[in-house]
Amino acid sequence: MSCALSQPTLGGQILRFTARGLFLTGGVLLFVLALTWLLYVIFIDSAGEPMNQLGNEGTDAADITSLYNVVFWMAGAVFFAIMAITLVFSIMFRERPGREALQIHGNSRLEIMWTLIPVIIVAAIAIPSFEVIAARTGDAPDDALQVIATGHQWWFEFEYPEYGLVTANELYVPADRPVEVLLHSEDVIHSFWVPRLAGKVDMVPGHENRLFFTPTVVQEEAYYAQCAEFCGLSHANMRFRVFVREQADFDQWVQAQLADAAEPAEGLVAEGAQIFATSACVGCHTIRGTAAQAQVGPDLTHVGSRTTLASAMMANTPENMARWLLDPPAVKPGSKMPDLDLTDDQVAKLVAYLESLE
Ligand code: HEC
Ligand SMILES: [Cu+2]
Repeated sequence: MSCALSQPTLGGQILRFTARGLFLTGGVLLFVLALTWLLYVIFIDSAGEPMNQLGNEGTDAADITSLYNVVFWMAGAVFFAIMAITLVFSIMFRERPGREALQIHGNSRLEIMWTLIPVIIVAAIAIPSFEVIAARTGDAPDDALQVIATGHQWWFEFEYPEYGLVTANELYVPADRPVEVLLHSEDVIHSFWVPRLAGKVDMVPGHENRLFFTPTVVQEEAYYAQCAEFCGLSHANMRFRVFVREQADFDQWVQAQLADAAEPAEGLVAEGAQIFATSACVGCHTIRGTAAQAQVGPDLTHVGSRTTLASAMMANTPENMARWLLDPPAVKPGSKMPDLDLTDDQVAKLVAYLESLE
């Protein structure tokens, strides 16, 4: 049986590999290199994007990113090598007048080689993978700040047992201290994902999952976060924000959030408080310091201090607040907060009250 690699003509063929052939191969190789680089730019070098899934600003995300980098470059090298070899061979050994293309079959040495090489590559990827899995699934450090994150259709509740504090949709954490997130769900499976910091780990009803990470980069803007497990009609609208603060600023935030709701002043605000206290709102929401103590919807004690509304669907502006109160399911399909048939006048007063709850 004939075999191309044992043909004595190989050396001769390389010599006959003309300048034009070299030029062509070089050009195409450059193209492949540019393609690899483009993939790199698209998938890895998007630092600064709010949802960059290869973030380095939390230890959990950084570990996963380092693993991704290893795999990307190994896969990139394989891609580049295969493209290069395919090109060179298809030019060097192409069918020409007076020469027929050869088929290789039954070369055990070759077959063992191209079985062994992938096995070695997969084994090489497995070692850092197991290292990262071991590091990320062990116990959180003892000094970690605990947060209980509970998924609801379609919003997030955050509880800090250490402070006896409950809030929603915007999570504050101090920089450089480990945070352990205990993941719960009130209804269906959700998933906690802050691409630049940590995640995705499922929030499963009746079962506690955990993750921990240390946020390392303080920044004024929020880190964007998103439910990452399809959970029904408004899954795509189930987002949240994470703010990483210096310890002192974090302590200040905790103190402000621990305070009871501001006493309603005069005018619209007081009228809004009156409407809230005497309508369906109290059956679903808590405003600490008032009679509203229900826990169906987000805690509203300091809703005015949040930057976003309805699980980070929209900015917290009086216009958006009014839009929300007028008809929640129109803003967020399937919303568990019903349309309460409020009048424009009632909405204006409620907006004044809720925005005063800083
Ligand atoms: C049947 C229960 C229910 C009633 C009644 C109800 N809400 Fe809600 N509310 C919810 C739920 C659930 C959410 C979360 C919706 C989401 O984001 O998907 C919510 C969200 C909100 C939000 C946004 C909170 C945030 O963190 O962004 C505000 C503000 C709000 N409600 C105010 C009110 C007011 C004012 C009333 C009374 C007029 C009211 N709610 C009545 C269940 C209720
Ligand atoms: Cu979801």
